[in-house]
Amino acid sequence: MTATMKSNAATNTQYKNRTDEVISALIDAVRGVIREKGVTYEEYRAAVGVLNQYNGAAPYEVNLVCDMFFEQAVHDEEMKHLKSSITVLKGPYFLEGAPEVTDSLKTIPGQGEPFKVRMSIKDTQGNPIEGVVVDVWHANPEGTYSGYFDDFPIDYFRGKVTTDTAGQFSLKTTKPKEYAIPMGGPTGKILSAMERSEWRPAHVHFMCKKPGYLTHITQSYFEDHSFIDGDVVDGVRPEVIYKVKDEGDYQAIDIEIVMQREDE
Ligand code: MBD
Ligand code: FE
Repeated sequence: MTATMKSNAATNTQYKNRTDEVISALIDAVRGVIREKGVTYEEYRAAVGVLNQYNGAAPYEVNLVCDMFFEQAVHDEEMKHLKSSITVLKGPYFLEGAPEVTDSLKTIPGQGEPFKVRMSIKDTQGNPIEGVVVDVWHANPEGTYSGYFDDFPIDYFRGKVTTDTAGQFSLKTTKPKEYAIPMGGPTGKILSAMERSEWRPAHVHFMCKKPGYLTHITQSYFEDHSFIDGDVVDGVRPEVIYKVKDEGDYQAIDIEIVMQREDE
């Protein structure tokens, strides 16, 4: 599809606009699959039926299916011209309005392994960037994200932390575990119909923002965890797999991020 779009772009007088160009290519790609695979009328109706199951499903289900199959490809595309460190998919579970934090995320007492996430943010010249607001979010030890249920409010396992004069922060939390896509909803039903694994490796999400810089979205994974190979959303890249340091009371990871200025 990319190749088709690129060559069409050279003669784009046949398209009314960007939306027309991209959606026309998408329609052609799907029609191509129908022809290539000889998709039957029954199969087509069943597929439309699956889409209808998204009516009334949990609020994250549409984002979940789109991000699972397509978001990382968008990041891979943007990385071709970015000077920042690598961007990895945001996924369906980011929520606005996480609490401001300084040195820890709210966890559940007695649950999970103590863990420290340290981050250092620099510009493309290697200078530390002070005052970057970083949204950090991850699942609880059971693999559930906060903010979707009354008894598990948004202040758990989420926070906005600001980098200091050295461009750094350090947050205490608990170490996330491997994560399974919820199998009860329509997205999970697609995966089980495909007999695909529903697992993602353990991960922490970050979104780093400062006026004048491109917003940087990424995740970190841990060298010592399963599903690093075979992530269902294809979101793992070698640059974002971190060594977990055993520091006695804590395990810890050190993450280095490079942010690009908007005008670079
Ligand atoms: C996740 O937790 C996630 O991070 C992504 C990218 C997709 C599905 C679930
Ligand atoms: Fe996630």
